[in-house]
Amino acid sequence: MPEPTPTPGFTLSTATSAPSRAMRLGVCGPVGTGKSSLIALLCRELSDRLELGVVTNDIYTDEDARFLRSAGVLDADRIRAVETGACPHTAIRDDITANAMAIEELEEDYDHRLEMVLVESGGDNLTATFSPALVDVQVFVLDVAGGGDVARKGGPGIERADLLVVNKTDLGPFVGVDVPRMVADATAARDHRPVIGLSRTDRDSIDRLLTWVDGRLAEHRAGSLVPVDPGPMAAHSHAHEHTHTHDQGGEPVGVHHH
Ligand SMILES: Nc1nc2c(ncn2[C@@H]2O[C@H](COP(=O)(O)OP(=O)(O)OP(=O)(O)O)[C@@H](O)[C@H]2O)c(=O)[nH]1
Ligand SMILES: [Mg+2]
Repeated sequence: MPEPTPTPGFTLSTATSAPSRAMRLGVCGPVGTGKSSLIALLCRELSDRLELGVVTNDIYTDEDARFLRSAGVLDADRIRAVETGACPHTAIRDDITANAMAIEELEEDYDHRLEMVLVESGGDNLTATFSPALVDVQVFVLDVAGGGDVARKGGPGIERADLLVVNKTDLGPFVGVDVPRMVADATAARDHRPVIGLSRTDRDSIDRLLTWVDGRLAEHRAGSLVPVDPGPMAAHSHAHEHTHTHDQGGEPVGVHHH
């Protein structure tokens, strides 16, 4: 048998030069629990040893991106904002196009050198989670000011996000929350998936968070990090209505809630 003639101009790629993609870490949770603060903390702690980027999601503004840029923890250009329009959870779960494009643009702008892109969801209700198609790993953030019972209420993010952060533990005494109890309740609700009680004033808690992030990065680099879907949010309806106009005649033909 003669050797097959190689196709002119065709060389088989050995793939060793293929750019490796940054790990995408999603941060979600209710309004005001400290998502932007947690991202600022990670940037402050990690930016001297990791190439980082950030994508924020806000409904109508770029408030989170502006907060993070003004915190001075990362070059302003490494922080990009996605304005999601009506429903913050939609852009991280149902139609992830705007977020995926923002991440890819960041990676291209930095010559595929980024090692981790942090994605902040718009502050939403208790049940919003990221699509595993958008992020490799996700953190759900609660705070003690939301009350000690919140962790027991469950929902996909609380129960099955890769990490649950119970934030602002320093506020426990002021809001009458027994922090160790809240962390224990959360751990039970999560079937012993990891929970970290965090405060920016508690160095040990920050170190535990960094250890967890480093662990996920090591898995990502080894190719063993498999995105897990915490599950869809609960069925819900919104207070607003949409009027859809279809081609024929231009008259509104349907009003629906979704
Ligand atoms: N006491 C205390 N306050 C904190 C801590 N972390 C964040 N905060 C405060 O919590 C408030 C909300 O923090 P953000 O980081 O803006 O919360 P967020 O979840 O990004 O808010 P949205 O994006 O609006 O949903 C701010 O006033 C922070 O300063 C903490 O560890 N302890
Ligand atoms: Mg925020």
